[in-house]
Parts: sequence; structure tokens; C-alpha cells
Amino acid sequence: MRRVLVTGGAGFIGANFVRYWSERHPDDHVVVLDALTYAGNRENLAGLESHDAFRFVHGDIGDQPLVESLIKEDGLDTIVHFAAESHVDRSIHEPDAFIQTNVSGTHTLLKVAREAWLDSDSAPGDHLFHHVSTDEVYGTLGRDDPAFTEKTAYAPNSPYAASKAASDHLVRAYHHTYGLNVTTSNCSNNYGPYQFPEKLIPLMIVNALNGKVLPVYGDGSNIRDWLYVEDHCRGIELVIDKGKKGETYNIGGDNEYANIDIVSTICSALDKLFVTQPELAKVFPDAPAVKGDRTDTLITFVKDRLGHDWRYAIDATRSSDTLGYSPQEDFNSGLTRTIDWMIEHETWWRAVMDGSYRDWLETNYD
Ligand code: NAD
Ligand code: TDX
Repeated sequence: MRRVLVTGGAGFIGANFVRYWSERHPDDHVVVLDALTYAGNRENLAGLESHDAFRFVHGDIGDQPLVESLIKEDGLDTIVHFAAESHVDRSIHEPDAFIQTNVSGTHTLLKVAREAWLDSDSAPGDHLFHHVSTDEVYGTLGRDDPAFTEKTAYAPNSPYAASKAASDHLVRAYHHTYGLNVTTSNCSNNYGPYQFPEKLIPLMIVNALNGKVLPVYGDGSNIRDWLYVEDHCRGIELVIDKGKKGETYNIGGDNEYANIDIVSTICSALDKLFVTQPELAKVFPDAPAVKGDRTDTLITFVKDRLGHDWRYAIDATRSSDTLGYSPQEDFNSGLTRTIDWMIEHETWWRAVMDGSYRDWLETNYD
């Protein structure tokens, strides 16, 4: 039985992970620490808060006294670290918060973990700091380049990627220098329920339902490897249970697609849905299908993202050979689940998009 601190557990992947973990490890004590930035929502954890083994704490990973008291008072022996500023576009416009949370915040957690788990008389017998990172630390690939392995040299290109790379190095250093038990996973682009509609897939679904422009950066040829969030959670669980301390593991979806193909697939899926579920017309009266138009008429090519990485691809051989990892969701089934979830959770996305997100978009895009 573990006593787990999940940082960033009210965000997209963190909330999916807490749900996944609580179902599969019902005896574990789980504490979520989350600052509830624009990307974090208590609603994402609805239903869990009545469990005795679950506790939510509203706070910042950079608040050292708070993190110290949590680890000590709750006797925590495992940290699964998701908390981060996660959106590349935001990091291009306002990088400071990325350095603060992703670099300094991660360092605070490592410092406190070291003190509580290595330097204290009441340290637990076993402990683990699992760090959730990204494939973006490896930089960008050309069409014929081999996919990223755990040995690929780091070459982060955006302030976001650089901040995640810095945090990965700190985690590694705390293992090498102090002997902290750490594991790191670097994964590809996640999608699925609870993803904030600023990232490509949920943004395109929401805009299409609202009859708004679908902004495709550049020529839409950029390629990402799409990983259904539940597969990512399973991968993290495998690393926590079977990973070798000090090692990193790549987790991918084996689903490389160009952005324009992703957006076009979403458009045709929605066109079909409005035919099979005519009642959707009442709920989403501005969707093109309601007027007999194709959804892809909304696709608009816009100015490219600065420094836009062209292709990411994950080689997950180490995870599959040593942990038995393989993604279970193919892209069509994962996308269908995601679109269905977004349609059923209209209240959720309208609520999370209110306020700060909208203000931010208005001040940063023309
Ligand atoms: P998200 O933006 O949806 O959620 C981040 C969460 O962290 C939010 O709940 C937010 O409130 C919280 N948070 C932010 N700053 C905090 C702070 N200082 N203290 C405490 N909590 C704070 O992000 P996500 O997409 O769920 O990503 C989770 C992790 O996975 C991140 O570390 C990200 O770098 C990594 N990752 C994400 C993807 C992806 O496709 N989304 C891919 C690879 C890696
Ligand atoms: O409106 C858009 N139009 C568009 O063409 C948006 C939001 C994105 N894009 C493009 C940019 C990327 O090539 O789609 C691709 C995916 O964009 P994002 O969803 O912003 O993801 P990305 O930049 O690839 O980063 C994501 O994957 C790695 C996550 O946001 C990171 O947190 C993760 O580390």
C-alpha cells in the first residue's frame, strides 16, 4: 500500500491519473496538491472527495512549508509529479510562470522529498518520486528521422520544453547526487476527457460545435504522436510498479498524424454525428451541420507558432520490453470516446473556458 502525493491532480492528466489509480489501488491514501490555476478544476475530481482515502489540498508546489507538512503529516512515501504550466503557446507569450512552477516548483518538491525521505529519522522504508515529463525535451524531428528514444540528446525548443528539460535534469541529479529514488516518464501528446480546450483536439471540437474558426497553424503539416490519456496512466502505473530507479521511460501512442489530418478527422466525425443524432442541432445551433454545411469549411490556416517543432515521435521499445507497456486505444476509438465525452460534458467545457482563458486569448491573439 502506498501513500501518494499527486501534484497537479486537478488538471487534465493528473485528474485522469487520480481516477485511474484510485480505482485500481483503492487502499492507497491519495493526496492531491493543486494550485487551481486556469487549467485546474475541482470538478475534474468530482466523486472522489467523499472517499476516506482521498484528500484535496489547494496549494502551490513551490510552498515549501506546505509541502513539508503534507509529506510528514500524511506520511507520504510516493510523489507522482504532474503539476506544471503545460501549454506551449502560453510559454511563448509569458514564460515566467513556466520557470517558476516547472523548474523552481519541481526543485522545491525534490528538496522536501530528500529531506523527508533521506535525511529524517522517521523516513519511510521505501519511497519514490515519479516525474511526468514530455517528448518535447528531445526537440524536433524530420520526416525520416528515427523516433525519440530515452538516449536521444535533449534539444528543447520552446520555453515550455526548456523548463521541462530543466526539471528532468534536476530529478536526475537528485538521484545521482543524493540517492533519491526517482523515475521519469517522457510521453507524447495526450488527449481525452478533461483536457482544457486550449490544446488542439478539445479546442477544435469546441470551436466546431460553436461554429467558430478552426485555426490550423502554418500549413498544418506538423506531426504529433497521439496518446489516449488512459494509456498514459497505465504507462505511469507500470513505471511506478516495475521501473528501475533512476531510469527514464518513453510512453507513446504509436499514432503519428499531421495536424491537418487530425482536424479533418474531427470535422468528418462531427458531420456524421449530426446525421445520426439530429437532436444535437438543438444543443449546438451554430454548428455548420445544422445549416447543411460541412464542418471543415471552418478550417482556417493561421500564422505559424514561433519556433514550431515539426514532428514528435516516440520509440517506446524500452517501456514495452522491460515493463510490458503497449497503448490499447487506437486513434479512431480514442477520438470517438473524446468527442462523445465533450458532447456529454458541455457544461464542463463552457465553465472552464469562462474567465481567465478567454481574457488571455483575447490579449494574445489578433
Ligand atoms: P494541465 O495544464 O491540464 O494541468 C496542470 C495542473 O497543474 C493544473 O491542475 C494546475 O492547476 C496545476 N498547477 C499548475 N501550477 C501549479 C503549482 N505551482 N502548484 C500546484 N499545482 C499547479 O496539464 P496536463 O496536460 O495535465 O499535464 C500534466 C503533466 O504532464 C505536465 O507536467 C506536462 O508537462 C506533462 N505532459 C503533458 C502532455 C500533454 O499532452 N498534455 C504531454 C506530455 C507531458
Ligand atoms: O489552435 C491550434 N492550432 C494548431 O495548429 C493549437 C492549439 C495547436 N495547433 C498545433 C500546434 C501543434 O503542432 O497542433 C499541435 C498540437 O498543439 P498543442 O495541443 O498545443 O500541443 P503541443 O504543442 O504539441 O504540446 C502538447 O504535447 C506535449 C502539450 O500541450 C504539452 O504539454 C506536452 O508536453
